[in-house]
Amino acid sequence: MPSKLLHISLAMLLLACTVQGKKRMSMLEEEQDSILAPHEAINFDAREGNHPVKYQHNGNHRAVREKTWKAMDDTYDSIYKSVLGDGGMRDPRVRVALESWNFCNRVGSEGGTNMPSPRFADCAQIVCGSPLTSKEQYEGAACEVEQLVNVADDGLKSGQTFPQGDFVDYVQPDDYAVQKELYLASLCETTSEAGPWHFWMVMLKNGNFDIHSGLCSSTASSPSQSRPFMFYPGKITTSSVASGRYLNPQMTQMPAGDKESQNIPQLGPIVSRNISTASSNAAESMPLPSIVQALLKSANPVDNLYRQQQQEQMLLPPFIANKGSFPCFGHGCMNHPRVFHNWSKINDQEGYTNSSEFISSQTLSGSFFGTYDLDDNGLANQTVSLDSSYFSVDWSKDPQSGSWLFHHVLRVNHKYPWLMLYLRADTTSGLSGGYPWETRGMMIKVPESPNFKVKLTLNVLRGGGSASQFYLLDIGGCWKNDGRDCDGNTSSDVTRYSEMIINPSTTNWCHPGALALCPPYHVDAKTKEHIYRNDTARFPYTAYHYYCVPPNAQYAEEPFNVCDPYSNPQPQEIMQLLPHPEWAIHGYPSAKGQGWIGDSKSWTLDVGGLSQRLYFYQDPGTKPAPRRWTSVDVGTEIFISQRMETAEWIVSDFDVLSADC
Ligand SMILES: *[C@@H]1O[C@H](CO)[C@@H](O)[C@H](O)[C@H]1NC(C)=O
Ligand SMILES: *[C@@H]1O[C@H](CO)[C@@H](O)[C@H](O)[C@H]1NC(C)=O
Ligand SMILES: *[C@@H]1O[C@H](CO)[C@@H](O)[C@H](O)[C@H]1NC(C)=O
Ligand SMILES: *[C@@H]1O[C@H](CO)[C@@H](O)[C@H](O)[C@H]1NC(C)=O
Ligand SMILES: *[C@@H]1O[C@H](CO)[C@@H](O)[C@H](O)[C@H]1NC(C)=O
Ligand SMILES: CC(=O)N[C@H]1CO[C@H](CO)[C@@H](O)[C@@H]1O
Repeated sequence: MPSKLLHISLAMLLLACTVQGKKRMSMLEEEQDSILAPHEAINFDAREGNHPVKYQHNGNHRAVREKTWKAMDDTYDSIYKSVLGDGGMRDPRVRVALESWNFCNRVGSEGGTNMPSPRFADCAQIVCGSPLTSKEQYEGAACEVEQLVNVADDGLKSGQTFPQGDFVDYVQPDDYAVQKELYLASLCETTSEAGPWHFWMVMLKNGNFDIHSGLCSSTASSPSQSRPFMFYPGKITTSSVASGRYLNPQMTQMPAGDKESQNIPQLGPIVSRNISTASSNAAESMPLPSIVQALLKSANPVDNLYRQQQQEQMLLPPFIANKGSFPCFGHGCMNHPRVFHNWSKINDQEGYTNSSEFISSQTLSGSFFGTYDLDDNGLANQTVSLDSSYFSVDWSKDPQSGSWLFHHVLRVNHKYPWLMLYLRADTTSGLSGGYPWETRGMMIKVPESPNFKVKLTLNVLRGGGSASQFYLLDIGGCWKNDGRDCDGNTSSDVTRYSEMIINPSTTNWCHPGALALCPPYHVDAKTKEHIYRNDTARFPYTAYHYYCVPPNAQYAEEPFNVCDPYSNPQPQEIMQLLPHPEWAIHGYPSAKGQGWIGDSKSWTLDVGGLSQRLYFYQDPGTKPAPRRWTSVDVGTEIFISQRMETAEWIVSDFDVLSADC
């Protein structure tokens, strides 16, 4: 059954593509005699959107109030079409879901009797008129909110029967969460000519990892506790990858001031036997995390004490990290947050009025918020104490542009020093970036490099401290090292991430003294020439924060370092960039500080062009994989903060525009 599901959705995707291809022609024709911009046109198509809705209260004959706003700008390239259901965030309907993940993008344990499966949704629209009012007559009549998802849906927990549909009530929380997402999506599904779409996805992730929990097996080895995934239970093969490589340095920092970690042994870095090849001359001038500094110094023969420690540690099995490598305050540290839901409501509290002008000014707003600190006394009253971790995402309409304003807050504390909060546009079907199972989302067609762009307005209000790796786009895709498409086999599928970090405090870990943290080469913006990382005169080290190879890369070029094998369900490759003139030709920030606090900006990013240019690992002699990106998201990863920090930002106008199909 699972693989059948997958086939169906692949077929749907192809169909969506075909339909959109045809539609593009007719839209171009329409555009000649109207001034509709493409994503307006798509929204227009969506108006006939049916409501495969089961919770409609006497709304069958009522008009869903629709409203159009102007296109994002006039310089719209007509070749590029929105691939999002809610292109530019102009749709008046609320379509938003929230997913929470533990360290390895799984659920693990839902945690406690009051904790539902961590998937939630708010799908709402304004309906006007009595049940007998025709669509034309609705103005002047009472309007109210129609909720497509209800409290009981939100509260579903593993093992519980779904109220309707062919969804399986798995007892296993990981499997159930996948089904719950599909179920919520079925309630929220909205049709358009280009295909059905579901929701924006708010993603929350807890970076705590308790290595004794039995959760999160390594994708680099074959621990017996590894659990096959439901769609393609591929056996995880043993591989020798780990020897001679060292762990993602991100994994080996600990917050120094963490009182609760006193019982955790101090940092013992996982080191490489071949670390010396990573170092030419230790660049002491570079501000690097202490662990990276230590690794570099280890190459210095003078540092005998360190070398001795290093040799002892080499005897440890690879990646059986010292407990101190991962933040965890103790039992239960990998919990999901308590999520509160302010359901979307009409901003005008009266709910209706006589004036059609006033009616047309009515919009919806709502929020999700909560905390990971389940022992917070305020939770009974839906309040979060100031010293607890905190997140919120609220949505409301910008009255000028008509775009949704997604306002985010994320706060880390000593118990939860590593949290992530993103707003994702995920593919509407198939495997999503990083997840080897069916997913639902906003992208009707998966964008492929090089012919796609992303538009968004980002207003960073608070940065979240120096550990906040704020991503002015994080894109996720999947292909195998031999270039084949991913098929759900978690031993050979590789998630590929590329992220532009705009926090100006983030430094380039990649530098002449740490070539293992750089990709093997850089493709020059102008000449397209490959500049090798050992070409210290020409390689743009400051354009790269950090690069790591997939744990199952058989032929990675030495020196290299392996991506964290625990934090994703399958091997991953990560390419993290920093603002630099080399990326500016694609519309990205050219210098640190651009787009940061006080510099709210509307970006048109040639994400397709940039991602086509980047290095990604493939086995030698294999055909280059088409680079398809099943997730495009924006947000921050506060990465092991040593103190309490808060990030706050607003995303609007988000669109993904493709020239393919
Ligand atoms: C998964 O991939 C591995 C490595 O390529 C391969 O050995 C195995 O046969 C695959 N499993 C399935 C079910 O295709
Ligand atoms: C609308 O206004 C008219 C006249 O001002 C009034 O007679 C009518 O009752 C109003 N309708 C509603 C629904 O308030
Ligand atoms: C949720 O709603 C309550 C009551 O209206 C309000 O006080 C609170 O600020 C809202 N929370 C968020 C995060 O929007
Ligand atoms: C929660 O609210 C109730 C009623 O307003 C109040 O009595 C109680 O003290 C509150 N509890 C906390 C922990 O704030
Ligand atoms: C630099 O790296 C390239 C590619 O790995 C290699 O062919 C070349 O010999 C290296 N040059 C030096 C000076 O090490
Ligand atoms: C222990 C280990 O992996 N050593 C390797 C270090 O790199 C040299 C040359 O690249 C190899 O020959 C060693 O086997």
